Amino acid sequence: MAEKCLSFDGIDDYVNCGNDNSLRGTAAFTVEAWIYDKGSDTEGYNAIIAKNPKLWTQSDAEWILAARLLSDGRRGIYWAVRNQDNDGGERAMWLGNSSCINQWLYICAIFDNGWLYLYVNNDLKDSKNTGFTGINPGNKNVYIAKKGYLNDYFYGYVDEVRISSKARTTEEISAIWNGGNGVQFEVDANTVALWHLNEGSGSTIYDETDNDNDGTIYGATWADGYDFLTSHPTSSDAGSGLDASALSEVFFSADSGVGLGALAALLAAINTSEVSSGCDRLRAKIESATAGGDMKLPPGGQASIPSRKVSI
Ligand SMILES: [Ca+2]
Ligand SMILES: [Ca+2]
Repeated sequence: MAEKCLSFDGIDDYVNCGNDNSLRGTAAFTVEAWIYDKGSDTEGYNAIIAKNPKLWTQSDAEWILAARLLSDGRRGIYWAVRNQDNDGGERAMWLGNSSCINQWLYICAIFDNGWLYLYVNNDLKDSKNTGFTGINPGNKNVYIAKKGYLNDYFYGYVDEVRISSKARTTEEISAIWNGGNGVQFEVDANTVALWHLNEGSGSTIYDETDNDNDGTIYGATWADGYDFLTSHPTSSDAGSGLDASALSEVFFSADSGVGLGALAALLAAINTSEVSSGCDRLRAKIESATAGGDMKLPPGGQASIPSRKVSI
């Protein structure tokens, strides 16, 4: 079952995530999001997430990740950073046109010592050298779905957003993409803000980090989000499309993912008529395992090195 996301109307809905110092850019930072762009008809920079974007006309530094609609009708994902000296000028952009809209996308936008990198669904779509090595944004707010100035709002769903104080690596990006079975972001030492947008009610989105960059919702409504099949499975997921044969490929690791207990409960809840002989043996292996709660399911992807493979 999909967890929640926020739905933005492209007219005036947004989230204000405040202006804490932790949200300022540095020599290297990364902005990631899972989005579903419904394709606004408004030409402009329909911001997915942005800090202070007036775009090249003021004294504070700024950055913006946006769903761009050009005057000629082409669409793209747009990533730009400008420094406080108004030196910026380079933007990374992927013109995916119909590929940009009406489907879930994992976007990873990186600023790394002057270089912009834009990844969509694990593919590097563009890179540019800005010519400056760091930025020092002022105290303007970070907004989700709002550009900050002018009436450029994002139209569609935003499911997860993470800001990090480093350039995320290709291995990390691959692990999140996970071959198309995306996993939710997690807080680590370089996470400065993480919003799962799973609250499902109310007008606040909570930052998972200790920085408490909680956001206030204006107008946006709750909806079902991207189906993160490989993260946080619970027994309630059983029977909703779980591929029993895929479970024969399960690996166990001691350092990441969900607990063995949750997986065992999930397996136990599967209709026995759907369970292959391989899974029967796997279930027996799990239920007889003494390591119990210490064994965990890794999130998958290239970054996952299983510490133990269960033989079935
Ligand atoms: Ca509205
Ligand atoms: Ca979510």
